[in-house]
Amino acid sequence: MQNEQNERSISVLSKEERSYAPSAAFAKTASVPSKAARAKLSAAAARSPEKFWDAAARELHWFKPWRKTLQWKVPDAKWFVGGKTNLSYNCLDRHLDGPRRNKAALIWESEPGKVRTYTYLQLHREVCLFANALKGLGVKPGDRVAIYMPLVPEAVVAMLACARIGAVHGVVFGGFSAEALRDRLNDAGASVVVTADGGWRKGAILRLKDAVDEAVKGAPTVKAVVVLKHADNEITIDETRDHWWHRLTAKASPVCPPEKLDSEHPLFILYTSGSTGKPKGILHTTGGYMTQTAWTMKHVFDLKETDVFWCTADVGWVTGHSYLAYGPLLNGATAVMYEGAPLTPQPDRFWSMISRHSVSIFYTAPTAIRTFMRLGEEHPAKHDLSSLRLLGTVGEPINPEAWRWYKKHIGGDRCPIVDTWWQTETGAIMISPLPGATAAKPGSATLPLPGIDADVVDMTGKSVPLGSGGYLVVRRPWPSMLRTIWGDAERYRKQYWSQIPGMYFTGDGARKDKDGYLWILGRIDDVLNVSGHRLSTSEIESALVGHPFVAESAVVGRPDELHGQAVVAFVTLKGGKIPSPELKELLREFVAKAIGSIARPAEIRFTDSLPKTRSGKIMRRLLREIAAGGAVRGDVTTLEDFGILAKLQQDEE
Ligand code: 7RM
Repeated sequence: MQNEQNERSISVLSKEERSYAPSAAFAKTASVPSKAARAKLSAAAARSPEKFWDAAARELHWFKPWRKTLQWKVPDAKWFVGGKTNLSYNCLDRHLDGPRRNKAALIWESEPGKVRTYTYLQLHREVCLFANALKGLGVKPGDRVAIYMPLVPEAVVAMLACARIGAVHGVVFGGFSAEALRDRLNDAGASVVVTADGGWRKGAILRLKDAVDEAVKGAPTVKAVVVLKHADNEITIDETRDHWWHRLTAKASPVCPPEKLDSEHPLFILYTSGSTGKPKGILHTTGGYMTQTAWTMKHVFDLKETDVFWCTADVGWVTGHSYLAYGPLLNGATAVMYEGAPLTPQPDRFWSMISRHSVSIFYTAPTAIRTFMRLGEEHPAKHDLSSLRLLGTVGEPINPEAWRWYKKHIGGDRCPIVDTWWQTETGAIMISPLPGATAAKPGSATLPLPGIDADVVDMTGKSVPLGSGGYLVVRRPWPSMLRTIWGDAERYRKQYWSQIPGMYFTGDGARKDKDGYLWILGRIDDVLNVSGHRLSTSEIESALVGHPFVAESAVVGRPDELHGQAVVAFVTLKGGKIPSPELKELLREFVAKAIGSIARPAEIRFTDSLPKTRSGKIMRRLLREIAAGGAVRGDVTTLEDFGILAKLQQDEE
């Protein structure tokens, strides 16, 4: 607790010393095979980032080369200036002249257990047909097309079709409400919505088309709705506006030359919720996004020609964009996609799928891992997971206990784990181990990738010394960075480029350990200030879930006259564990012992579940409001289960 003299830095209280070096066997075949090889790459990229990314971009196909690698004036970046390319061409056509022509591009499984496989050639054909169908509806380059679909191959087909003709896709997660969809349609000014008659989730059918009908009533820019027949669900069709996917494509030509698009041509808008207020439409463009997703896919996942890659994210999230759709296809890989809930029909669904499809690389979120941990290792133990060779995590800090469980019970103590830090805004992975080169430390995303100038700084932008905490920033532009917030350049500048002068501020707090490893502490607004000590909520959460009775926890601050803020912990217990005042006391002491008495929760509240977004991020803002005893205000459209809110508020009485 020596941070009084430096109150701006985040107090670093707990530590995890163990590190796990790559095995010699893994390193031997890895694309970056040693610590020294990574250091060399990083040093060269630091000397000339433009040269580094230039070489990465050259691995892809360009109709016309660029004149200038980077044009940069804060906060506006242009990459591969003057270059012409097409993302759909790079994902599909490029693979058709060689041995990948008849290789599986997508292996899809539905919740009821149907399996469909698309080869590169088949996928190319579907994309061309649908691209022509969109053209037939009058879609032109630059027009916005909303995609509101279940996780089916046609969702990827629709994205690639947009990219092929230069339309800007805006995927809206199929679990969002009609109201959330309407707001996004209006903000983007979408002219077409692509949807389905339904999707599978926990044995029930998601009524997507009803939501579209409702949303479009309040979205006057929408001229046409395309409906995929998928769930054989009764829906209403408005003949003047709605078109069946299969009818449009039956009439369409399978020949559709890719548009030669400018490197900076807009590729997609993806909405992400701000802490309050209206969702932000994050805009990504073509050439830079393509280059960085391709490079990171290849090297972070050490991709081999024979790998079967499964990213469990929905295409409604950026992870689904970059590592379910674009990253794997750019590299000619085989990707698995699963439409359905992870525990349906049984808690071993994922492990059964890994075994049946011989998945070799598995990429998921810590929240899912904690759920599986809670359900018990007997579920993965039922299946042969020996096809796996690499594991990944993304979305939030992973607590060391979950990391070790993942390593042992899923990875058979054989697979390296890459903990990948990035954001919707960054478009692609920024901070991560390279699995043949970087020793992992459970809970740390390790080091910035080559060509990425990320660091931890204080308020003035000065790099903090090793062993200290501060704000996670990126100093120089990177190829897949967002270009703006759709329709709000000023909010873009303010939000990302003005909080710390001249740098991109990620909104995350982080610390740098003695080896320069980065430990993400979570969103900066999730940092507490107790008696002048900045405490990371995730660090306290990690301590709590280290207790054998605790399944999950979310820590927030409540205003406190004496200490500025007081620590309030919401805790869910493992099956069979009974809440009691004694257990509360025990857990308070447990945290005090693990981190220090300054972090001892003033209050522990047991609950059956935590309010989460559909991508599994805990909505701490809501818990903060509940902890403070106030009403819940602001945007709740991304909340998965509204019942939880009412329950949490009642529990107080
Ligand atoms: C890819 C994604 C971004 C926020 C980010 C962090 C948190 C993501 C990690 C992580 C610790 C990680 N995009 N985050 N990855 N925190 N370790 N490996 O999740 O836009 O939805 O969220 O997620 O706070 O700023 S996102």
